[in-house]
Amino acid sequence: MSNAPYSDTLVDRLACAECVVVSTGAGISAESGIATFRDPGGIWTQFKPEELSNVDAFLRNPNLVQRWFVERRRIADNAAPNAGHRALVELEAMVSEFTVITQNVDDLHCRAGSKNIIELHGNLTRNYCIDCKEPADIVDEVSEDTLVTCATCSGLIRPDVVWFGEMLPEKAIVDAFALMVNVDVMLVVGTSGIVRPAADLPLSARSNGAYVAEINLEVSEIGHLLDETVLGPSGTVLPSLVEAVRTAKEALIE
Ligand code: BJW
Ligand code: ZN
Repeated sequence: MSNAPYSDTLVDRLACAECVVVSTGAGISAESGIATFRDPGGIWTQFKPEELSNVDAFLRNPNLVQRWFVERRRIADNAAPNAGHRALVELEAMVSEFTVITQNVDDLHCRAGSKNIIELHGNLTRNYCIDCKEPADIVDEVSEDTLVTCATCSGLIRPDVVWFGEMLPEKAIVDAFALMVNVDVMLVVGTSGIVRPAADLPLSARSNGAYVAEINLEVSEIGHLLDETVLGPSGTVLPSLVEAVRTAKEALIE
């Protein structure tokens, strides 16, 4: 018997898997110092979601939302990928078909070196104009009495992220659900499983026969519908799990 927080089944399934998908949420970046959304001390405890994370709120108070995103971008820029992000880069090198599907907008998977990433909720590093839809430059500062507007059409500039009530980028969601048909093992890391359609992906994978395990500090909203919950911080659990998979793969070759 090992003391590992994950099962031997999970390690064996990962060692044999041809198609692995890792779906990530804010929890994987918590150990990089980026606040989650719903945990105590998370973003929603300082701001109400309905105040800041929908397009009506933006139109009501664009300056507040533009300033909030400048601050969010500053925090993300100053953060570095952690051991959890890096472990997924190692796992990608060990599996023939590997995809990270992330709800995060902080760009840390990309900065860690993951190659195959689907971003469901956009990315903080991009802006666009709400009128002409053209990409717009990122600004480092917005004062309380100015608005960032489009150089071409004077429309308001917004972050390229998905707010409540908005559609997810079509290619991202189509590609993500297509992967759920063939995935052998899915890891669901650091998400509360509340926000849809992201929360539907693991359930789709499982109904198609995948082994689905979550890694979280607690059982998430969808945890009871999955094969396994591995309790612990992803920055510790993922490196340990990836090392166990490496060992199991070496044993398979011998
Ligand atoms: C650790 C850890 C450590 C901590 N190690 N773990 C069906 C029914 C009812 C409603 C809907 C429905 N379908 C769609 C909806 C509406 C809505 C929705 O889901 N509402 C729910 C609240 C019910 N969805 C939408 O509107 C989506 N659009 C859509 O579906 O379009 C079609 C449509 C339109 C209109 C009506 C119906 C359909 C869009 C969702 C966009 C979400 N946007 C946000 C903001 C992004 C921009 C920004 O960053 O500001 O995305 S909201 C926020 O939540 C953000 C996140 O990506 C997302 C998920 O949060 P996440 O990642 O799970 O974070 P937390 O904080 O919740 O959880 C952290 C977890 O980590 C916890 O579990 C911790 O325990 C754990 N943790 N430290 C491991 N070290
Ligand atoms: Zn414009």
